[in-house]
This record gives sequence, structure tokens and C-alpha cells, in this order.
Amino acid sequence: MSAQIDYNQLIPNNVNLASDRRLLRALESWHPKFINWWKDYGPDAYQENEVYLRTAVSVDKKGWAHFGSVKMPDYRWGIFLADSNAEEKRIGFGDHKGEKVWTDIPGEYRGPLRRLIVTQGDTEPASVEQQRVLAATAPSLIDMRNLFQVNVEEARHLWAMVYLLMAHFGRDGREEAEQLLERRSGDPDRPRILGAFNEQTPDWLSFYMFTYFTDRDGKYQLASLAESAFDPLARTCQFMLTEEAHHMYVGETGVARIIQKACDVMNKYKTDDVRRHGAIDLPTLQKYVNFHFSVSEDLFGAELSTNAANYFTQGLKGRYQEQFIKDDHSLKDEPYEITTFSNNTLKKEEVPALNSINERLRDDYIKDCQRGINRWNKLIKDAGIDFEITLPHRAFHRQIGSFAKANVSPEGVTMTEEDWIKNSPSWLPSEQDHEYVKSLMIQVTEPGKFASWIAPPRIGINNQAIDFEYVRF
Ligand code: BYC
Ligand code: FE
Ligand code: FE
Repeated sequence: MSAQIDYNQLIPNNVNLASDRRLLRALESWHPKFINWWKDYGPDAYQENEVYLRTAVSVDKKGWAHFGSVKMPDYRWGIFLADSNAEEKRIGFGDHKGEKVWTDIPGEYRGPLRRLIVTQGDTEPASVEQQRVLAATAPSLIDMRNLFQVNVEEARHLWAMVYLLMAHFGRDGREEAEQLLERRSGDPDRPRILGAFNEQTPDWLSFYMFTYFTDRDGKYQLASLAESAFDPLARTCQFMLTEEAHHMYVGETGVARIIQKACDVMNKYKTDDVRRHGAIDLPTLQKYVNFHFSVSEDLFGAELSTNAANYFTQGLKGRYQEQFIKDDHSLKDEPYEITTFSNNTLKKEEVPALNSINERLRDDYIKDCQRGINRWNKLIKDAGIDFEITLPHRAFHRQIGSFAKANVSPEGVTMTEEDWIKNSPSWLPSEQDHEYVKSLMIQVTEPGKFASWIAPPRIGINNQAIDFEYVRF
């Protein structure tokens, strides 16, 4: 008998994998393809080094963040659904409000649910592909470890969606699972589904911005799917959200440390020209904010969307924290105020709430983005420096929805396309800005040492010291 992998052992899970032969077989044929993808399109180096990673081995407090040193290809990508009592749980919104949640998929909703799960699943490996070359320029060991932690968890999120596809969509699901490994970020012939996931993440400033702004879209999309009447999807997303928090923490603290360094240099040398001292100036940082925020806003879809209205009415995808919203949760004739663009003018307008589900989620997202910006601004203020980072207007630099046709400045002023293009180098990272940031990207691997452009973090990972050997060489 050939050496058999015990998949129930290999894949930590709380879905009783051992008892489902058909599912096990499907995963057995997908797993080697996943590993090949991980080796070819995951981190392009250090696959044989031991990395201090957390692994989820169960969903409870003790098990979901189990720390240890592992080689990435040996990471145990598990399948976990948050605890649930499907017998008592009720659907919280839409036409099926009040009915029991579904443990399997009603036939008529297979199409839209498959599409939602595939779109979610597609972003996870896409982000790993986007980040694959970053280790070669990591500013410290702890940062390199954080990158790898995010990468293995995004790969686990792929597993989470592949599990749903294989367990609930039969042959179609198995085909979708294959295609999730075949599309490639940025490949013009077989791109990833959503725009932001085909952009490059060429440097660490982009990486922190991505984890701050784009992983936060993940938080809001997952939270909406965690409301789903399809209980396995809801529970999977609920558990993914616990991991998502760390990704956004990496982004927020990463940017904060860059700001700290810029402020320290400004104060030490009494100059705004921090580039002379190998730091990243705040105006450049603002341009990266403008870019990553606007690209991430596009991920919420069009302001008015019948797709989103249908998902809601059918009970497939809810709103952020549905149970805390005080309305009828069916939105048959509720209004919602959105900003619209027509005749070259931005204005506020009341529209049916049901059609503006995407915009409402984007509103929740924007508020959340602003909270971290406020914390960054406090750092700047505490350093005695007169500079404020701001979120650009929601219509600035958009590709999706009604603002795609608009030419709007970060301040929200409409203009001609010609003027917009003329001004854009002062709003978005220019070729020179990219070159400058790239010139700073030099790998630092001595424990406890950091590149010139970033301050050390305040604390280590899991109570380890800052100079702990997070990646062993
Ligand atoms: N790019 O009716 P609309 C994460 C298409 S991030 C390209 O508004 P809908 C993560 C759309 O497909 C979270 N195309 O669309 C973060 C539609 O096409 P059709 C990912 C786009 O369906 C970091 C048309 O435009 N999860 O987890 O309401 C690292 C009309 O649009 C885009 C999800 O996205 C775009 N940006 O809304 C790792 C959740 N936007 O029908 C991971 C699942 C729209 O005309 N996805 N289009 O052919 C969804 O809920 C929805 O698909 C969307 C789009 C909210 C994305
Ligand atoms: Fe994810
Ligand atoms: Fe994430």
C-alpha cells in the first residue's frame, strides 16, 4: 500500500472530516495542487526556514492561536466553523427572516451563493500572490514573520471557501476549487476577479496600506456573510474574522511605525526633508493612503446594486451587524441617503435602502478607516508636528460605480479630466515616489534591528521579545 496521508490528522478541523468519504476524496485530490500553488506562488523564499507562527487547532480561546516554529509548507491549514446551534438559530433579515437557518443550500440559491463564495475565495490566494516577493526586502524579522502569518492565514481562508464549495456544490464546487488555483493576480489572460487583487504590492509601505485598507474590506464583507442564512458560510466567516483582526493590526501598526520614524527624524534634524535621512515623508504616505483607500472602496461594488438587493432579500448576505440595526430587516420601503454623481455634480440623494446595501457597507467601512487615521494623526500631533492625514473624498479615483466617470479631487471638487490628470501626481504615488520607496527596501535580518524608515514595534508577538528570532536562519 502506498503511503497514505491521514487527512483528518493533516487538516485540523471541526467539521467531522473523517466521516465524510466523498469530501475527503475531493480534498485529497485538491491538496497536492494547493501545495504546488503555495510553493510556486506563495512566499518566494524561506519556505524551508522555521517561522514563529500561530496555527488554529480549534475554535475555542485556547486553540485558535497556537504558537510554534514551523516551516510554512508544513503549516496545518485547518477547516473551522465557529460554534453554532443551527436548531435554534434564526435567519435575521430578508424574505426568510425568522425561519431556521439552512445547513444545506436551497436549490434556487445555488447560483448566487456559489458566486459569492467564489468571489470571496478568489481574493485569498490573490493576496498571497501579490505579496510573494516581499520577504526579500523585509525591514526586520518580526515584520517578515508578520507577512508570513498573514500569508498562511489567507491561504487558510482559501481552504475555508474550498471546503464550502466541495461540501455543498458537488462537481461544480470541485471545478471552482481548481479554478481558484488557476487564476493569477495581475495576469491579463486569467486575472483575479476583483480589481484591487490585480494591483501590485511591490514594497512594504504598500503592504501595510493593503493590510490596513484592503484586509478591512475583508472584515466588512466577511461580517456581512457571517449574517448569512446559509449557516456553514456564516460560521466559517465568523471564525475568519478572528484572524482578520491581526491582519489589520499589522497594517495599522506598520503605518504607525513609519509615521513615528518620520516624526522622529523631523524633530531630530529639524527638517521636513526626511528623505535625506532615509525615512518616508508624510506627504508621500498621504498619497499611498489616497491610492489604497480608493482602490479598496471599489471592492464594495456599485452604490446601487440589484445583485446586493437580491442577496439581501434571499437571505444570503446581510448588513454589518444586522442585529444592531433598528429597522424591519426586510427594507421593503426604507430610504437611505447616498452621494450620487450626475451632470458633473456630486449631491446627496435618498434612494431605496434595499438597493444601496453596498453603499451602506462602504459607509461602515469608511467610518472604520477613519478611526485608525485618527490614531495616526494623534502620533503626529504628539510629536508636535503640524500635519494631518485625511481620507480622500469617496468619489476620488474610483473605477466602480457612478463615480467611475467622475473626475474628483481628494477634497471632493469636480473638474475636467484634463485637470484631474494634470494634478494626479500630487495625489497619487508618482513614478519617483515609487522609486524612492523602493530604494529604501533593504532586507534586515539581524534580530531586533530595523530598516531606516520604520520604528520598532512597541511589543513583540505573543509576549516574545522584539529581538526574538521570529524567522530562524
Ligand atoms: N472589481 O452589482 P454590483 C478579502 C462587478 S476582501 C471587478 O455592485 P455586487 C481579503 C460585479 O461583479 C473581501 N468587478 O456588484 C482582503 C457585477 O458584475 P455583473 C472579498 C466588480 O455583486 C485582503 C458588476 O460589477 N469578499 O477578503 O453587488 C486579503 C455590478 O456590480 C467589482 C467579497 O467581495 C470590482 N471591485 O458587488 C485577502 C465578498 N465590483 O453582475 C482577502 C463577496 C463589482 O454585471 N462578494 N464588480 O457581471 C460580493 O459580495 C460582491 O461580489 C461584491 C460586488 C460586493 C464584490
Ligand atoms: Fe482573508
Ligand atoms: Fe486578511
